[in-house]
Amino acid sequence: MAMNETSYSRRNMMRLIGGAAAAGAVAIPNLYSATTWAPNDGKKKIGMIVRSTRPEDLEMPMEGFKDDITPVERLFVRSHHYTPKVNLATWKLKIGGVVDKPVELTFEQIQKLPKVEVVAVMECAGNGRSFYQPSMAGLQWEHGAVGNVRWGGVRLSDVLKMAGVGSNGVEVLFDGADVPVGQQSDFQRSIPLTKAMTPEPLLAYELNNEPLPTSHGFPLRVVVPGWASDCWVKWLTGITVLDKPFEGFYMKTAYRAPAGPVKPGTAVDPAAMQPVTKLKPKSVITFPEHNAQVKVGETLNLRGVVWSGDGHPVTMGKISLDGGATWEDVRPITYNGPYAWRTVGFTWQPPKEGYYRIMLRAGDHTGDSQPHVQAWNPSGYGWNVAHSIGIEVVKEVAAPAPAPAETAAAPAPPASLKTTCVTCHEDNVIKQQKLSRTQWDREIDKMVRWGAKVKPEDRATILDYLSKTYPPR
Ligand SMILES: Nc1nc2c(c(=O)[nH]1)N[C@H]1C(S)=C(S)[C@@H](COP(=O)(O)O)O[C@H]1N2
Ligand SMILES: [Mo]
Repeated sequence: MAMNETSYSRRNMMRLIGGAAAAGAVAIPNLYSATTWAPNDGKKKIGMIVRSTRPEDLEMPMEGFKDDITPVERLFVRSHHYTPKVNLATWKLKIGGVVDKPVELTFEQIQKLPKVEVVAVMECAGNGRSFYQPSMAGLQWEHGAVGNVRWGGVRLSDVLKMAGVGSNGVEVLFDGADVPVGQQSDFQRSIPLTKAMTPEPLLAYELNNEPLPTSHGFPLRVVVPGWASDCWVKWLTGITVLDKPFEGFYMKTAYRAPAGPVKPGTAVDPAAMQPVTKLKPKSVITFPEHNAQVKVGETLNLRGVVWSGDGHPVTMGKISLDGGATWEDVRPITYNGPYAWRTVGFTWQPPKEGYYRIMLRAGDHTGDSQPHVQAWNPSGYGWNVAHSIGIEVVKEVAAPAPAPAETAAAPAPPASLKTTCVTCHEDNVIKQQKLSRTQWDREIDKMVRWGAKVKPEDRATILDYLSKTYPPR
């Protein structure tokens, strides 16, 4: 939702920027601890890696890949702004733009349309960002900004047909009820009309056969099976058919990557980059864990998951037990359709002691498969290197090692960090960044553009602290 549509919210956000402690400020309760999460609809998250508490950004732990269908308790959350509360009684979906007649639909009317279900991988474009070298700003996701979910809802194309799409339509723009914090841009994303009119994209109101939970977009969200989930707009309120490409920040600047290789660490003009769209083949080894010890000669049931994008089902799954020198086929264990991830297995008796490098590699019927070396891109999108782990094959498996000693605590932050930065967001989002002084300087500029009030006398102290405490990887 555009900020100027809700002046009440704008006032609240401005107060937050002024410091939550100021008189009359709206306190946003912190409902989170490191491992539990209780949003207002009571759906608990279990064992999540907390990347940010406010807004809500939660990563699925590695154990989550063992589920064939990801339960909502384990499903990652990625929200750019604070989670809006939507009142179903007054909620409407408006369809307008270059259409024959604009349409407004209530939730009841949407539920009466033909229902479809699909199991589809939902993966953030930034999943795996923390593996890039050199590191860049952004949420430092490891493997778990992804889940495999059963979606239920109506076809986007059915809803568009109700409004009658004009022949000059080129893109379909989605808008949700979330309100940007400070001067940030509204989260609006578009997809080509040709994609929107295919049977796959859904407006989903169910997740794993239950009403869509608040954090995942209640009451309605976009689902584009096979595409990265940055266009899967949550808390959907508006669909606009456009006669030219959308120019907003989240299309023209964010979610773009170079078509070919660029020198790692260089800035690339967004105009020279393409929007991130379809998912690429990808794998995660789920058993055993990296650096696990296993007994020589004993049967080992290796497990992993593989997926691909855009309706190109995963057709190739290969495993290497010798660091990529030789490859063998894995055994598919599950199948939930072309947009779902598949669990795969491989049974092996490690023949002799030593350290083994195990790799899993997925591919699709177009011949696309995973790289062994990732091409770098400025925002760290699309990480899909063939996953590898190491295991130690030993005569006798040792008792588990004692927990490592606590590492030295980071130096105390300057008071100005709290009053300047930790007002719109918590410090957990700062602590995961690994940036050079120049990159930190640019982050402060960005925050100022977004509405942070950095006092000139505090700037150097904040920059010194951040660049000393959170240097590049
Ligand atoms: N309205 C709205 N929709 C949104 C977002 C957002 O911030 N606001 N984040 C997007 C991004 S980047 C991702 S990866 C997915 C995450 O969906 P989830 O939170 O259900 O996991 O939602 C997308 N839809
Ligand atoms: Mo995302």
